[in-house]
Amino acid sequence: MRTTRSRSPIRTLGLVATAAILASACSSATETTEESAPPGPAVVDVTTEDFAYVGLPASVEAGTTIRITNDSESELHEFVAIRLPDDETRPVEELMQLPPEELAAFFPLVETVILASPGEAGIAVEGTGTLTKPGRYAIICAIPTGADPEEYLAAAAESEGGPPEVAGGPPHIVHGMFAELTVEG
Ligand SMILES: [Cu+2]
Repeated sequence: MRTTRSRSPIRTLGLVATAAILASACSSATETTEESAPPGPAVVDVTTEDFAYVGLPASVEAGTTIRITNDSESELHEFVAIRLPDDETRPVEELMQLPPEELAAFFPLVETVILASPGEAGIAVEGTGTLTKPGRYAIICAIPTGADPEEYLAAAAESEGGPPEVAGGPPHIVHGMFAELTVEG
């Protein structure tokens, strides 16, 4: 009993030392791996539903690519990323209350538009889906409620960047389909 007690702390110290060596070996191995294989460009997967963006973080690193999957059964959705001016301090929620003509002033600041048909992956129709410019963004979906996805896509292809003229209700924005995103420099 006495012998066991006196040995025990020594054995424990030995184990601690071994563990420390193993831990340092592990961490240096991890560092070496990171140096030889730098992480690739970040990709953030966002799901659209009626009427929200699911999985969109509040901020991403510059250079992040947004990928959309549309979980809706009937609605076409879009991810329009508008890079807000640096001197624009109003929250996106407040900007969404502006009359359409004032909101339209932000449209030239669109960085990317990703369109996604019901049940499908999104396709970047403007820009590449990659957000390279740091700053604050308004993410909006302006698809008319109830618009026919095929009809909208055909009209969008013909409108050459202008808003497609299709039948439908108010834009999805009015159902709360917008978000604020910060791209960190
Ligand atoms: Cu939508």
